[in-house]
Amino acid sequence: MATELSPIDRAKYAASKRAVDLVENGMRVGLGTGSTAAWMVRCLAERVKKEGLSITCVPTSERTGELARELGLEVVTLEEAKWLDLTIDGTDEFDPELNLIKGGGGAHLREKVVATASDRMVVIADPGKEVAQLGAFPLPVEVLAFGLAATRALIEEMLVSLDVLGREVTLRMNGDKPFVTDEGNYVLDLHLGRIGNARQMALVLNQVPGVVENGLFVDICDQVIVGHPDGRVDIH
Ligand code: ABF
Repeated sequence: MATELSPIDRAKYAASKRAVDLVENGMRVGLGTGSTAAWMVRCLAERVKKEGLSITCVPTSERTGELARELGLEVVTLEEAKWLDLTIDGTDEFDPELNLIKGGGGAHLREKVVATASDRMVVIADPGKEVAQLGAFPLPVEVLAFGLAATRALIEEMLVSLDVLGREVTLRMNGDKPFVTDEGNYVLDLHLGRIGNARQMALVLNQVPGVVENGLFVDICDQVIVGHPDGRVDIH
């Protein structure tokens, strides 16, 4: 199947295929968002169909929910599932401590809620997501539309006292309008270059009242599966 795919898609497919092997009959599974997670949803649906598994899924975004339903997976809300056995999601970056930057797809709020309501979070990635230190990828911060300018100013002020290389903050756009998340909020992207202390950054950001959630996942991810174009996987 994978021969006509680009090398990066073969890598995402390899990671996805290995990750869905962790799913067992009867599990409640959180489904991530993004192109890697979309491969995982396809692999999962294939396995469920082939093996007749009975599982329930909680998607982390409207688009993942649509894809899962289209492929015949049983989709419920987190309210209905109450708690999850396993969440499998993609990432934008991961470091040696398995801390993550997520939210390039604008879904990190639901992704964080779902991941922390799971016994286990497994991340799937291609080799380009591995970094020695987080921060080259702009850090997404979901904020209320209300008071946007004040929230932005408070974040900019706060960055002055933190160990980062850059301090530019941009409002994520969708054409000529602000990008709106599934929860109806805006996203500020923080171009930091390097985040010296991810734990401190995550805590401080969430103290700004207009901040809904930042894209740093610290001590949430249990395992990262990195796929390679030749089908190999590395487990971190
Ligand atoms: C989600 O999708 C995110 O939190 C992350 O921003 C993004 C990764 O996308 P892709 O798999 O397309 O690189 O997992």
